[in-house]
Amino acid sequence: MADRGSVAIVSTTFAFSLTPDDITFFSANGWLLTNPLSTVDAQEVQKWVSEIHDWPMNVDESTWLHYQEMTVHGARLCRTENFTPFHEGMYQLLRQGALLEIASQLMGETAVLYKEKINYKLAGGAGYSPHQDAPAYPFVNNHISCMVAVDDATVENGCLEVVSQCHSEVLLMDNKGCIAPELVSTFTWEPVELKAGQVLWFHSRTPHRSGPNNSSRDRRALYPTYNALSEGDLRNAYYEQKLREFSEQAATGDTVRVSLIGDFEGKPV
Ligand SMILES: O=C(O)CCC(=O)C(=O)O
Repeated sequence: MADRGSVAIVSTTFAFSLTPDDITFFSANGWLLTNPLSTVDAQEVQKWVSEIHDWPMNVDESTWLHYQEMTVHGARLCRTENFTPFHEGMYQLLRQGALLEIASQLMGETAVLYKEKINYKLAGGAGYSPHQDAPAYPFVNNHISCMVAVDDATVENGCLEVVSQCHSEVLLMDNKGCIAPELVSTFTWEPVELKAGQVLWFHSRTPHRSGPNNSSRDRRALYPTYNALSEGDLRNAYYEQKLREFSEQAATGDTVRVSLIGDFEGKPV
């Protein structure tokens, strides 16, 4: 293992239980707001995200995956993926602690990490077109992700917006794999502002989108995605598939490719 970053014992290693009402709310609405991190945990996560941000650009494809975008302030990092093998604290937080436990409670069976990403959305960073994650996540149909707010997320700096009670099927898409415009305009989009450390859970078929960061404050967020362990430990297969598709298909269009669908609106460097 390369650099495993700073190590700390975070309280997320202790048990965290959702209530039956929480689980019912998630099943009905496709999202749920939780507060499993202490203030100290949240500060630790901020430190870890800064450490990962400062890692060098991709050494080769066997390490972490950094992606950049061009903003009005110049080239900035917009995303890092595949970092848990290289950072002990993140490994514990996303693969062993309370977040894994909550994902398991929401799935009703033991969950396993499918992938992980940090979306930095630094000041001037771009937003994400309306989409469901499911079309970007091969091999299994059901995934649950969460957004761990690293910084406060507000409407001004591009918080997530979700559609409630709309996660039963994959919706009609445009040619980028995003939700067809004729559907987007019929939905009620609810902005979910978060304080640093708050955690918003959502299903991979929950429609979501976010605006650009028009403020002078960064809006960093951590997104682990889980699947049911009974369907397989697919994390390596996911990253192999992603790298294969990226190497086989040249990027097209005028936006940065960070995903297996074209949801990110950032401009290439
Ligand atoms: O971080 C955001 O603003 C939105 C992220 C998102 O929807 C995604 O990465 O699929």
